[in-house]
Amino acid sequence: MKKSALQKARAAYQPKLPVVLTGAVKVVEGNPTQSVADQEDIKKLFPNTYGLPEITFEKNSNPAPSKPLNVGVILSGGQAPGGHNVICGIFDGIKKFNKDSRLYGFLMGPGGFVDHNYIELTKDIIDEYRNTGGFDIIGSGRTKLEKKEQFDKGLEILRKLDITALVIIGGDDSNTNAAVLAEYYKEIGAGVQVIGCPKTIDGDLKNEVIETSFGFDTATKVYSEVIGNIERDCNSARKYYHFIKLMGRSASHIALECALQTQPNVCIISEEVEAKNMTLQDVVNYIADIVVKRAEKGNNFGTVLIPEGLIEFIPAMKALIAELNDLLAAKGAEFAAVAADDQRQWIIDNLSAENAKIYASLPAGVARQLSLDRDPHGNVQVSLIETEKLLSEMVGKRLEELRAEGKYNGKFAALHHFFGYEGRCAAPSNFDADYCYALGFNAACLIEAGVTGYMSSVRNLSKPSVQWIAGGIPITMMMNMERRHGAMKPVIQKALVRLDGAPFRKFEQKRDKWALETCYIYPGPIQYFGPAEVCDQPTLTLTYEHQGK
Ligand code: FBP
Repeated sequence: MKKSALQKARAAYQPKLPVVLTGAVKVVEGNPTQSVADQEDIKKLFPNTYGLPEITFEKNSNPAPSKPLNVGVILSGGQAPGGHNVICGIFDGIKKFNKDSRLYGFLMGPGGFVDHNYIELTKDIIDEYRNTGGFDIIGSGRTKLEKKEQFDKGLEILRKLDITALVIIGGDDSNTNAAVLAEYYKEIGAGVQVIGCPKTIDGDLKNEVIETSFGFDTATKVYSEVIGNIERDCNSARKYYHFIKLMGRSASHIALECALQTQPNVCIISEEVEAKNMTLQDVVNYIADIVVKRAEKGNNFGTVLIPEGLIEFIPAMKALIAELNDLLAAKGAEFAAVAADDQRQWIIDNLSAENAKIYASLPAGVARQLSLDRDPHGNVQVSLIETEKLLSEMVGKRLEELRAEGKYNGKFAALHHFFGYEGRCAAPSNFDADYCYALGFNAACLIEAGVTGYMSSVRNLSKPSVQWIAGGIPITMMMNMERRHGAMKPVIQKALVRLDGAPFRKFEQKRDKWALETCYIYPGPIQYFGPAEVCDQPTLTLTYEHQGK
């Protein structure tokens, strides 16, 4: 395969491991753990893997010899920069324990595990993918691994290949499934350990013990680079409002981090919209107000960031989507049989009066997008909803009303952008390259330690990587009960933006100034070689969250 000059130079990069993982390790167990909520329900559902202790690794001066380990790995869900390094870390880790260990990759996500599609990941293959972006080494997929038949089918191939440990690299839903699988294999005495790794650019798989998911760092740096470029264009031409939708599914972590890095004129945070019980019109009025004030100073240009999950956080829309989810889960087949032209009316007829009214008031495109297929985890595919266009259209209308009232006399021309896929397979930043390699290597240590139902955890991330703390967290500790597909299910609690958290507070203090003045910051592209202050900085989210700790 032909490589770019950067790819060649990057292949030689040696990720920095936490010092503790550079030699033999011993397991230090903490106290038994509890789930974050609904303890009784979760305990009942996970009798074999509930309440396990947190694990921290320490240096071991007297290691016992290790037996060869056969390990399987699955990449699950959306791509995130650094996934290849997790796999490289697992490979190097198990080979370090015993050179006869073997790593197998299941192809195209959990589906490859169930359907027995796999390859052995040899040194030659691994070396091709070190420090590269993407998940193409084995591919990824969104098949939901949740049924006993799938677990049993997967076990057949694990037995055939003599695999005794499986690493699932995924987001909150995939790690939830990893916990269910770990519990099942423990219950039936399958002799297979299951370990999870926290992946998602969305940054919503985090808590006290998982400081960030991998990929968030690189993806937000890529988006911030292009937002900065747009801001500079915007400030040069001074004639457009740029409405930029940013990926991130439900949570607004990506939008918030990009706002902190680039200081746009507006950034909407979905969690705040929900907390303040704002309507869609309130959000529109807020933006229009800023446009009016900027126009009064002669500034008919600006940059507006919108998190892709916004629609779901507007309380009235949230209630509508929840009812739509249940309706489509219960009567999906009936809905699918309705002619396309009649589907909108069918939904209106089947919703409660209040939600039917809201649904009927939505522009046709948005209404249709809300009724499209859910992903296999039951989520609305928010990436497909063109919120940036919906908002700019409504802002335009509001400005015309204000003009008619003599309250606005500016020019408003909007351009639209959506940044999401552009960042998911970028070459990992030094932070993600190091973090992912450490997560994978650490997963190998958890396997060697014989545990199951744990998530690989590397902490102290705002410090240089050599000082990172490595260990494992019982996945059940992160769970609570939530309504999914019309039924209560145990799931890992999603981390939304905390309005009392340091990153939001910083943003809140500055945003009025950013709105009226032009305070853009242009972060520029990710740098891989050069001084640490340019190349190795973690996200501002992580930095602010750690300040004062
Ligand atoms: P994960 O939660 O699987 O990491 O996916 C992240 C994400 O990029 C979201 O930000 C986005 O809404 C979604 O995937 C898009 O899904 P798809 O890749 O199926 O289009």
